[in-house]
Amino acid sequence: MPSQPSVISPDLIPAELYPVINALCAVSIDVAAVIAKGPLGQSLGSQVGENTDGDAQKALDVLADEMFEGALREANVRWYASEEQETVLTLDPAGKYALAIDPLDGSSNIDVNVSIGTIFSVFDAKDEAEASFLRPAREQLTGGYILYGPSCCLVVTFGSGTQQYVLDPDTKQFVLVEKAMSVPATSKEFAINASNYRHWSKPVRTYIDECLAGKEGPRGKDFNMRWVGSLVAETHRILTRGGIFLYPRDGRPGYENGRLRMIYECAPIAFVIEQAQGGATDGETPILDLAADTLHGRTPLIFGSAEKVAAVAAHHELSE
Ligand code: AFP
Repeated sequence: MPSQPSVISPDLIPAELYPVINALCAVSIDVAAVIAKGPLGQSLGSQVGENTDGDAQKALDVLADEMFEGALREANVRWYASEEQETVLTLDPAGKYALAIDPLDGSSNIDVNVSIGTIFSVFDAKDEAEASFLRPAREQLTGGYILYGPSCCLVVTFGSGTQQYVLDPDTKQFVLVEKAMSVPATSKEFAINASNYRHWSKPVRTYIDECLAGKEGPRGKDFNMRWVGSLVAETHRILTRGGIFLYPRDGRPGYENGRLRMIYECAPIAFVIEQAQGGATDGETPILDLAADTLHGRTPLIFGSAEKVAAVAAHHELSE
């Protein structure tokens, strides 16, 4: 049995993965409590350093990483790959699993009280640390995210659909609310950081131009744009009411493969989206068919309602 107190029903969780999921949920309750204190507690949004690629590291990034790493040492996890750690850490040398994690996604939103999250992915552990992660994303055993929003929720897949659990603040238990999430096929929303328009490739500009043309344009309807700056919040909105999210490669130095990281952001998000009948690609190729070539490697990410994602791929094919 897990060393953490049980905070989630085991019903839909494979028994051998229960200690991992339970540990992630138990820590997330503490992370949610730290976030809820905001400025009443320690300064969470202050920069305390830089991560491997020089991205600003906030106090909560480091704190969340320490909290998850500590709890996962008792959860049958051998290898721990984190956005906040340059290399893979060994947690339990006899562990069965390799866990990749973005402990705190959306750091730029910490100080402005906007939803942020934790993203995780689990593979079976190979004998070699990095090889356990640098492999086709379709080999994931589980993937998902915890959203610290108006409510705290877990969205997770084990390859048989995507489930949603909500944390009951009174009981401190994650309660199942959806057994099989499904990305709505139609929506009028798209999510992209439009300030980068001049840096996008032609296929992406064409797709967005058609959305901006509205009723008078080729799509024959008006669209709405959203951009939260937290991948987890965008994912949850799209899982709930459809739409499309694009973080493409662009012409800026360092953005040749976009901004988002393959193993602990794009792969788990693609897993929950595909298991909810949505689509997730790098613009053309399904993310789950790709493998990261380095631990912190990036990939373009386009995901959401399947037919919208297919339309973006069609624009890429036309431009070839
Ligand atoms: P931070 O964790 O550094 O805030 O980055 C968040 C993120 O990785 C992802 O959650 C957002 O969708 C994306 O970056 C926002 O990127 P831009 O700031 O370039 O719009």
